[in-house]
Amino acid sequence: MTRGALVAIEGLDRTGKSTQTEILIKTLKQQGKAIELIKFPDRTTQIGQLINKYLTDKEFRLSDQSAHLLFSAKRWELVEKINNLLTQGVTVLLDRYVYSGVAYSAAKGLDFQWCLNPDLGLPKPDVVLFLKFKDDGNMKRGGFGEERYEVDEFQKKVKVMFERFDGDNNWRNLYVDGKSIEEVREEVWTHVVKYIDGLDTNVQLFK
Ligand code: ADP
Ligand code: 2DT
Ligand code: MG
Repeated sequence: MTRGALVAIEGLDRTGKSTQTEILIKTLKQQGKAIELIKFPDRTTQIGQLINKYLTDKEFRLSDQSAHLLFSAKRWELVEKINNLLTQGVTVLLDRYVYSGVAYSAAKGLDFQWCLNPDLGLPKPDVVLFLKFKDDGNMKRGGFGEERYEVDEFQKKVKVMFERFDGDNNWRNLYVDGKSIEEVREEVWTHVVKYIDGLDTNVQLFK
């Protein structure tokens, strides 16, 4: 039986991930497609509320390792839901996922493989669209600077860590420099359209 596809949208802060995932989910739902959006971190659960405090209150102290494990715990909290949806033929669209988990923590100096380890065994996206500025355009967007990680020098380090995933066969760079929301939407669509009616292959796991 055809399963749903697992599609992740990744990128630095303010690159347009939430804008694009919301447009995509709306369009596909209007077309009657079975699709669900999951945003990481979802800030509403108990772990999510703690993460929200960490991100928004720069005085709130948590070791880098424990913050990292909380983000991973968030993913494991939802793994059953994701797997059930995929099995039922529902495509799952992710606004951030494991890649953000590793990139932001490794950018602080934690070992890259150590950062990936707690996520091993999670379902691996069939495709990852990485919304990318060639320069530092994301840092010039409205709202940038409000949260803990929205600091220019840190974003540059996160970018380097994200780029370590470039080369994986599911990774697609989508350059957004100077492109309108509509232009990015069209490009996102050309990538995602191949996946929305599901796949016959098994879901891969992070390993
Ligand atoms: P992210 O989820 O990646 O942090 P958002 O989707 O929240 O980014 O977008 C960040 C800001 O940039 C928002 O104010 C949004 O309206 C704006 N924005 C998103 N895409 C574009 C675009 N292609 N051109 C100009 N502004 C954009
Ligand atoms: P937004 O809600 O604006 O996407 O910001 N993050 C996210 C991590 O450090 N580790 C993770 O595992 C995930 C999913 C990136 C969320 C912030 O949280 C960071 C920015
Ligand atoms: Mg967002």
